Amino acid sequence: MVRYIVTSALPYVQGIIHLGNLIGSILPADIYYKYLRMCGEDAIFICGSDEHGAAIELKAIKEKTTPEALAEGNHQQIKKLLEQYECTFTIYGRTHTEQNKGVVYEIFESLYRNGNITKVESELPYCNTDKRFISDRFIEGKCPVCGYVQARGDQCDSCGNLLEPKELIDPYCTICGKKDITFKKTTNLALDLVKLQPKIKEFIEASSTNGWSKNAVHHSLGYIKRGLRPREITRDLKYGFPVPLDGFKDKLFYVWFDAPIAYIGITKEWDAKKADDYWKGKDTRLVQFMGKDNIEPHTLIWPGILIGSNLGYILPRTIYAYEYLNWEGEKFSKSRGVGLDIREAIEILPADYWRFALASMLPQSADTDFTLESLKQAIDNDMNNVIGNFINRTLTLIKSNFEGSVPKGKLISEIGTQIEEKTAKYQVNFERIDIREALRSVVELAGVGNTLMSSTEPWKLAKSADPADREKMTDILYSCINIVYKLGILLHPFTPSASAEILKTFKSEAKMEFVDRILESGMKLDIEKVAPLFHKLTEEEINKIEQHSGKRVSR
Ligand code: B3M
Ligand code: ZN
Repeated sequence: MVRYIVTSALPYVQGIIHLGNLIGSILPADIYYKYLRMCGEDAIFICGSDEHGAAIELKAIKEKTTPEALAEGNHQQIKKLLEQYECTFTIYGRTHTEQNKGVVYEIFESLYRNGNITKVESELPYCNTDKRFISDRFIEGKCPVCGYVQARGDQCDSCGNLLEPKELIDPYCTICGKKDITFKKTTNLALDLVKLQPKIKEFIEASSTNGWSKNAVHHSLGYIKRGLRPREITRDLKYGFPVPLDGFKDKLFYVWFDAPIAYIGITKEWDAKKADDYWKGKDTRLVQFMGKDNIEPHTLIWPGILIGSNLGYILPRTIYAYEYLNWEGEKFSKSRGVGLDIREAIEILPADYWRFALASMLPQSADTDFTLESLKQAIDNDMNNVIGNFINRTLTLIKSNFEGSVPKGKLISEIGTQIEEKTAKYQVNFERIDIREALRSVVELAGVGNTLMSSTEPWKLAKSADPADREKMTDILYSCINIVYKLGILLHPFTPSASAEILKTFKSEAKMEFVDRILESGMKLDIEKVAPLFHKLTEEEINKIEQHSGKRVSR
């Protein structure tokens, strides 16, 4: 039987994540997972904190604490916050666990036995002040590609290009801020991507037709075309899993080795037995969501790890990478004070609002700008006016004209057709993971109801003494209440609270199989008091959002 593992990239835990992280992978993964569950699929949703890496070590040094303590505090906070956003993980785990360590060692040993580990000698920056290697994020400088001044040793945050520390112009140590850096030779273990390349290529070609985002296919094939190089999997860091191989025991595994493996490790943290059932099941579909800066590790390194270890773990079926959601043209960045973090955001607006707005702005094919205008379009117009007001009007009219029961009318046939079209479109969009368009179909369905209302004005017909008008009004409201019911179901992945609120009226649950149901005439509805489902953004909310966005730190 087909089952699904849905994953979202594991956010680094050195700070509270920002809305960019949420939109870039967690939210679409959660929406997709909710859709699968609503269809009755056997699915699990795996995510968690990425606790290793230079960035968290650096932050701990700066905050005069340990990476463990920092990770623990932030992990608990992020986990709670994501619950407030109504993300329903099967488990929100973490990478620094015994379970993950077990899988990391199992996989490493197998890779080693199978001859897929090689050694590479590299020259790494060494800080003479701090007396340690300062690869990756401990070194910053000017990006040789775009000239951005705070590019890191592994990647430039501004243009997204992957970098080597040596390429940085005018580098400095981010621990002490000094430029007293020498490059010293060190030997690291690496995944032999040269050897694994043919199989990785085969994998990408075969798998990428299963709904991969275009950028994921494009970038991966580009890397392959240029030819893969061995990829280092060990590092001179202090926090992480020690390498269990003589000669390398003073080193740790590189974060990009143990983090993807943690998708399995976290599943084991949830349930060791079930983890094997899912991860080794022939019919399991692994669907992975991430931001575009995570493409290479997921489409090349991670499959390389899985193929090379040959332990029977399944390969990804779908890899979906989002472009960036920018804040007024700049990448969201907590450290640089651009945009809101998820704690700030949820204090201003409830989860449904952010989920709806962010889903309607999902950067699926190009970087997208988060602007106040787009927020207003989503919340004031689509969510409040088109969806909320339609539902509110329908329920109000039914309460006053039919004593809160489903009118004894019939579905206007052209409305029936439109409902079917929009629902089918919704499903097709979800199948191809076009989440933004799936939400569009819901807005369009509400639009069908709105047009019906405004073109027929049932509140006027209700006042007419002519029985033909009365009958017309009954059919209109019968059609409208059917739309409301369907909206309640279809909204579930996007706005779970509003969906539950609507479905309470029908004493129903969000199940896709109910979407074809036509409501029984005369059925008593639960509409004691009709309250607006949503509200437009208030001045105060807008001001708060603007305040946060202005909180730039100087570079
Ligand atoms: N923590 C990078 C990021 O948060 C990294 C993802 C790991 S996914 C296995 O963008
Ligand atoms: Zn230094």
